[in-house]
Amino acid sequence: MYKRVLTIQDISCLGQCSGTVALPLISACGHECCIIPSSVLSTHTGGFTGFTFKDLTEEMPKIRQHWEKEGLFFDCVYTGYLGSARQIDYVSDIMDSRLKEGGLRIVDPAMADNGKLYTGFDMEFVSAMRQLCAGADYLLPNITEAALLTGMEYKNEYDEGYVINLCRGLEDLGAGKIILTGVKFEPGTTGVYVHGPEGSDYYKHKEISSGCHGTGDVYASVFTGALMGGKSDIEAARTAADFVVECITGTRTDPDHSYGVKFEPEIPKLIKMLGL
Ligand code: PXL
Repeated sequence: MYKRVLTIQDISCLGQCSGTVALPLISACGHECCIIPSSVLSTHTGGFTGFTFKDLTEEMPKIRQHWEKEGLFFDCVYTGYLGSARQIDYVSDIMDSRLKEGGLRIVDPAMADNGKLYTGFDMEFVSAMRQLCAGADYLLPNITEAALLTGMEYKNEYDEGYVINLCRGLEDLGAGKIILTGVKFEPGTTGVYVHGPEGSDYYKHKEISSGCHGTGDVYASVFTGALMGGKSDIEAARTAADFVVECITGTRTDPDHSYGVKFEPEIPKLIKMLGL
C-alpha cells in the first residue's frame, strides 16, 4: 500500500526532529513523503540558544497554487511544528484543496511539553491551533497540549477520569480520534490513550526517562506511516510506541546525545514491526 503523504512542519537542520524525522520514517514505512517546510532553523529551539530562523510562510500558498495547477493530490496531510497563526490558516487551505477524497488529516499540535509552551509560542497560537485540531481525523497531543487546547488544568499526576475528560474536551472541539501520548498512571510505565466515538483503549509500556528531544515527532511519523500502510489506528499507536521505546533505549547508551533521538539505527526494527 504505497501512499502519498504530505507533511507540513519546519526543517531543523540539526536536531533530529520535525521534517528531518518525518521524511526518513515515513519513507521507511514504504510511502512517498512530500514536505512543505514551514521554516528552516539551524537547530530546534529546545535547549539551543542563538539558533537561526528563516520563515517560509509565504511559500506555502504558492506551493499550493502550483500543485493545484499540476493537479497533485495527497492521501494524507500530517502536520507537526508550525510557527504562526498565519501558517495554520495556510495549512487548512492546503488540506481543503489538496487531499484526495477520504484523505486523512493527522495533526500533531507540537507546541508544548512538561506543562510549558515551547519557546516562541503564546496563547494566541494555541487558539489558532485549536481550529486546526477541530478538523483533524487524528489528533496526537501530549497531556500538556491537550490541557492547553481544552483549557483544562495541566496535571502531573492524574487518574483515568482526567484523561477521559481531556479526550472528551478535544472531541468537543471537533477532532475525530484522539491519540494522547505520554499517559502515565503509575511509576515506571507510560502509554498511549486512544479515544474515539467507539470507545477508548490504553496501551501501557515501560517508561524510560528519556530526557531526549523529538520523541513526539518520531511517534507521530511512525503512527502516520503505519496507519497509511493499512494498520488499524490502535495497531499504529502501539507500533509507534514500541518503536519510540526502542529509539530511547538506543539513545540512552550515548550520554552526549540529548538533543535528539537516535532513531536511525532502529529503522530495520521498524521495518520488521511493520512486516515489510
Ligand atoms: O519537536 C518539536 C519541535 C520541532 N521543531 C522545532 C522545535 C521543536 C520543539 O521544540 O523547536 C523547531
